[in-house]
Amino acid sequence: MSETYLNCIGGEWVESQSGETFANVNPADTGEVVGRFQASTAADARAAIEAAAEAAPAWRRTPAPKRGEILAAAARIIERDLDDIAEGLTREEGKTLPEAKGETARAVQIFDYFAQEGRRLSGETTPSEFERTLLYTVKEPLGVVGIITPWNFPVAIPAWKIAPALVAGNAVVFKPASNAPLTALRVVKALEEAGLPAGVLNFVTGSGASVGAELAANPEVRGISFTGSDTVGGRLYGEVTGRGAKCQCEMGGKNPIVVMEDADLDQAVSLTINGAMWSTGQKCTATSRAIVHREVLDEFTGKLVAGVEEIKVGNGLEEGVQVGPSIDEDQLNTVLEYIEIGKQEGAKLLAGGRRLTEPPLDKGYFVAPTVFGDVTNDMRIAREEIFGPVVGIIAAADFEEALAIANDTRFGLSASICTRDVHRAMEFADRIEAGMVHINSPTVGAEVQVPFGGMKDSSTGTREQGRVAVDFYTETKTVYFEY
Ligand code: UN1
Repeated sequence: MSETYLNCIGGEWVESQSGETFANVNPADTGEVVGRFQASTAADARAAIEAAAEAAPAWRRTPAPKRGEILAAAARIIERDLDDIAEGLTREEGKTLPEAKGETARAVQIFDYFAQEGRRLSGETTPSEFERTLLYTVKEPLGVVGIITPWNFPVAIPAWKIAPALVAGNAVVFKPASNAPLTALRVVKALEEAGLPAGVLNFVTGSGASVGAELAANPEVRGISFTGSDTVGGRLYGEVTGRGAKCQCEMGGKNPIVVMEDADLDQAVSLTINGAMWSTGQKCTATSRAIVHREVLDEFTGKLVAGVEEIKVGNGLEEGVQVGPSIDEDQLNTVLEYIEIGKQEGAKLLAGGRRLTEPPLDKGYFVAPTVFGDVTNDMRIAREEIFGPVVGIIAAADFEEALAIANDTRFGLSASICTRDVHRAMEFADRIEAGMVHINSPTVGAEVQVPFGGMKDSSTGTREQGRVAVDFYTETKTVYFEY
């Protein structure tokens, strides 16, 4: 029997009013139920919002450096429990254990970074037009905020939303993805153990249709930060901003890597594999289009296919495995459908392209890492986010054409170029429509001290991470003080 986990509302660990739970299943071994979680209702979400509203005033009055100290204490707890958290992460999400450990270590960095933000939450002091007047600004918390996170980074993304929200003095209602709630719960437990006062962080598992919808609609919730699909994000943004609250959405990508004729091709191949395949391609920053100069197209393609064919797919808990399963059956079917679409559109299947069912892989949602050649940028596999280990190679005649193809997408999250020509690298950095640009670096990755987010349909609202992250969770007050 697997364990049943509870919601946390106002500091109490409680069952949902629905009396129902849902199963969190291991995608590498679907016979294993990692845990059962509360199938919460809108009423549970309302109770959490009320608890947050009650806790908010005292938390807001707590000096920001003190709030930061609690985050730092949580960082130490996550660090202490890192191996255990990472193992649970792999069991529920499927990414490999080294990836899960890396992500958990990143969460530690995030809590440490935002802990220090408690000492830097500064406004500005400016000269006034009037004599004997002190003119300054302060940052104030919004009040109650809702945080809705995806399953693909179940510890890092909760950390990078919750940490700035808390250090800025907000009370939080946190709804994690139903596919990876255990790791999310560990973040909540760490903050509880670190001494976060009751009600400042509330944890409610359940569907977007019940919990998410209440967060979106409830006037007490002054801001929502969401990472997930662009269909859900688009709707949420409309609803939340429509009632005058703030909404920050991080959504999809169709991230290109441009490989120029002067690139170090071995490096380009390894960056492409890293960006496209690790974490099973389940990153919004994943590389899904390799735009390659014709002069090196054959050589790059040969090396990429050879590299991809060597990837070891399997249960992420096993040593040596490099790519785990898709998160669930729906996602697996989506990936398989896109592979069919690619073939029908006339792209050439060069590697992978099928579900892996050799035992014990038949127990999970495994797809062979897939490479398509002869892709054109008008194909659906080049335009729509697949969220699986699939990359398409698109030929380009020169830099200008490569750049035009790279920008010909409604998304604008991340982009990479492989070249040894500094002028071209700078030209790319200037003209690419993406929130994050990588030069000889993979499209994936996010260091905590710099802003993270995209242009075009990839993101809305102010950026996450870096010092700018607190902007979303605060309002600015301007004070005119005549003395
Ligand atoms: C990364 O590339 O390491 O949901 C981070 C996502 C992104 C995070 C990517 N928000 O995939």
